[in-house]
Amino acid sequence: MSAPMHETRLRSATREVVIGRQHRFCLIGERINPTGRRIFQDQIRAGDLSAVERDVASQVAGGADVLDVNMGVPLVDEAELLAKVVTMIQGLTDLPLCIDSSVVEALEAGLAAYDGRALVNSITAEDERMEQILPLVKKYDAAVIALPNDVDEIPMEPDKRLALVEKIVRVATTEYGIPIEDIVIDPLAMPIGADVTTGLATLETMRRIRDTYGLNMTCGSSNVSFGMPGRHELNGTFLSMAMTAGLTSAIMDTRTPEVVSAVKATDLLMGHDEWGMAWISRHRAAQAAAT
Ligand code: THG
Repeated sequence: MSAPMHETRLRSATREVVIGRQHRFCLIGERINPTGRRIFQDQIRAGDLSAVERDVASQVAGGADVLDVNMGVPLVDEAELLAKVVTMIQGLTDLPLCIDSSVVEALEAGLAAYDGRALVNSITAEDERMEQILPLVKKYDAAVIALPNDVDEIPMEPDKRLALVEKIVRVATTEYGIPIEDIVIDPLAMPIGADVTTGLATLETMRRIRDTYGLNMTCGSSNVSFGMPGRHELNGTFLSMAMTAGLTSAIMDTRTPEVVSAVKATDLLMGHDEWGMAWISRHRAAQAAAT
């Protein structure tokens, strides 16, 4: 572990969150996202944003440190909607935001509406995607999630993923002047049900990214259990293993106490919870809520 340990600083108007190996794991709440939710999509098309309010409240209550905001609804002006929702969420919480879209104009509108240092979700190693998005990351002084996939493939082999990470780091830092600590790699956790060897390949990729670059990493942890029963247990166990391999944040549903507990237990066991105070308070709060 010779690489420096980078710290990624995200901010809202009033609060800073630091992602890094010396810090507690960063939970990025995933639920403010209408993908696969028909009723939510219909409400948004009808101009009803009450579900966003509920999702913000539940992700915050579950212990989110950052909120991922995705407004990808078919047949809607995503840029206008995302800007509106980013503005609205800043009135509901002081947590920093992760602005999630595949549409460049939507990312720009979301960033323009945001007062702070956002995390942009995401670029890939594709030249076109980097050309479109990295200037925005620079202009709005944001950090960025980068996925090691290319135009032609999502490689499974750690060697190929590392080569794409090298490209992303080189291009982002030298061509666009993005500080290396503001690049957060998503090493692409794949469904374990489709291929039981992918878990180990992902963990090896994480260890190598940590040891070679000291970069922060995130992933969509629920991808791992897709199509399997016992999803919460699988997601929690995966996160615990991934944290020891260098994962420093995850995009996850913080409403699920089993998964959040696995993360908090691992924080404690990794020495990131001084005197175990966070673990003990969480336990007491759960006991108090049960009685
Ligand atoms: N990496 C990065 N960004 C991401 C992902 C990732 N953003 C989107 C996604 N993956 C993470 N966010 C979500 C949001 C909602 C849901 C899952 C992931 C969700 N899933 C339901 C499920 O899993 O059962 C299906 C939808 C439903 O019917 O409720 O809700 O990997 N960088």
